[in-house]
Amino acid sequence: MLRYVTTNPGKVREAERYLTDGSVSQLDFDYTEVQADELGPIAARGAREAYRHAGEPVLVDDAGLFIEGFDGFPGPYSAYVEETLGVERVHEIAADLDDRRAAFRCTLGYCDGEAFAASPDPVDRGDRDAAAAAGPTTDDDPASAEALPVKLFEGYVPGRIVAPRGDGGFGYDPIFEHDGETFAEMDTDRKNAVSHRGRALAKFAEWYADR
Ligand code: ITT
Repeated sequence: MLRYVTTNPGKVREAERYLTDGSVSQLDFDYTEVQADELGPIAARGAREAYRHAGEPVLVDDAGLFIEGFDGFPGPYSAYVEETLGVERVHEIAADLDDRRAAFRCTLGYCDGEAFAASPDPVDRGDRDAAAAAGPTTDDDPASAEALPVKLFEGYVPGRIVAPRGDGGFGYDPIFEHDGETFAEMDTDRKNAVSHRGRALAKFAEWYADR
């Protein structure tokens, strides 16, 4: 059974459209989000931690809103900014910007304890040298967890920050406009067809079908 690791029911709703054959279920596990400028290392660390916790194949979903005029902020800090400032305030601050272009990014990290053959998708192999130097390890040892390979699948969608519109979706969806509509104005299937998560999930689903 594949476990989709997230505390966010909105993500699960979207992911279910790609993984509908009953072989996936949500794992409501709050993995440690390390500080990093990019989503990849956060998803990779999270996938290792979740795999050690669950003992079965896991898919971690790390996403963020990158605002051009803020040099990509909040990016990997999007959850913290949503909790502290809130989505409306982010729009108000961005309203002063000349450049309101933004992008959503999503990185999925898959780990099942096995290695992966080379492919165009990035694989985070962790710090093997550090793990080897640390000598024999136990399951709880962070060095041993570092050596677990994680396969990464990335999705990206461009758009711009607008005043909130729409009741659907979650998080920053009401203030993110793509092709004239906010993500909160789209239903789940339409959002998935163009979204960062939809694109990452489509790549993952194709690869996973052969695994
Ligand atoms: P998990 O880490 O448990 O999966 P989370 O909601 O904290 O749940 P992220 O750290 O990946 O997940 O999310 C970062 C922020 O970006 C958070 O505030 C989300 O609400 C928001 N977000 C992620 N995907 C989004 C999407 O498709 N549409 C709107 N906001 C999104």
